[in-house]
Amino acid sequence: TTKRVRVAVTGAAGQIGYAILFRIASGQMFGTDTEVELSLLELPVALGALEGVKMELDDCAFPLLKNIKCTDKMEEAFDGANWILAIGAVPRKDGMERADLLKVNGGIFGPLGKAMASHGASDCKLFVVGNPCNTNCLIAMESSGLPKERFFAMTALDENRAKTQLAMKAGVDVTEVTNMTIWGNHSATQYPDFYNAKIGGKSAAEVITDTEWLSGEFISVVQKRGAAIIKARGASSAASAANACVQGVYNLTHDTPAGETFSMCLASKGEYGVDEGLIFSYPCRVEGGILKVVEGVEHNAFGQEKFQTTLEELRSEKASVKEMGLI
Ligand code: NAX
Repeated sequence: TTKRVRVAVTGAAGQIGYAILFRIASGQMFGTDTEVELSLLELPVALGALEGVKMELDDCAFPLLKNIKCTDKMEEAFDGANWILAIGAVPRKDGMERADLLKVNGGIFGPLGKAMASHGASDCKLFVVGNPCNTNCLIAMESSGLPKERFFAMTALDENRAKTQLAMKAGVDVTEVTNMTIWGNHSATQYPDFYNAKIGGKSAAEVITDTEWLSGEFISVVQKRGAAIIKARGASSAASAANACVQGVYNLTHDTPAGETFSMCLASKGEYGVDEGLIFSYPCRVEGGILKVVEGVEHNAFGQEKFQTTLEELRSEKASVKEMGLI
């Protein structure tokens, strides 16, 4: 029997929305054995543009695409949704404090969590792309009252960026790089763990002997890649972000190849000493349909320091939104 999934996408007429919808509809997110219904949410001002996107989706005649709904009402968009991809968010503008950013997005993600609980399918899961994605996800999770296992935020783009940088430096194909974990927050404090990443099965730090490059330029290039793309392209990463989201949901819904891991932000159960319920990026695997955080990864002094920094940042983001009454 053919499977069917209903996917709600917020901010669907935006840059990432435009890059992702065609890939979802083509079967790349859920597999070619799964039919897709799209439920697209936009602000009223962007409904016209959204209608144009729908026309283009229609014009692809995708065999797996069974329905497209466009709306500016969250409850309508989430009705019966199995997945919600939360891409729409308010970006940080010049001169905006991080606290303001958290507050304005809290205004979106609190109601989002509630609408997910009241209108989503009984197995509805949330995947947050819109920044600050970890804390937006936390706010939605806390507001929804739903089981914490259904909430995710994206570090797959950071992971892919890190993989390519390591492959280029080592002069190998990108497929040689595995176990590239991003720990912590999707922000400038993230820790791309090159010690535990592997190149051709060996520690990346053994293959690339330029430790100064690894602990300096490598980390900084990965952390600042988003800004570099804005500078070069005049717009923020969109196709690569959409690609990471496709891959992230695919990773969550398919078993992981033997020995490999993927990076995903999810509600901590206390692994590696992270506070329970904090949305933290970990190395993950899916086995027999069950998602687990890979335990037992060791950090040296350098790694521990990076880990602690990103953990502290997430703790302080949580404290801020708590203080604002958002959770
Ligand atoms: P765009 O500004 O092109 O699109 C966002 C769309 O969301 C707009 O069409 C807007 O009308 C809509 N929108 C805003 N508020 C909404 C709401 N409350 N309900 C429904 N729709 C709403 O941004 P885009 O380049 O697509 O980026 C979207 C988000 O992804 C941003 O928050 C951005 O920071 C974040 N990113 C996250 C990444 C990650 O790795 N986690 C990387 C890429 C990207 O920067």
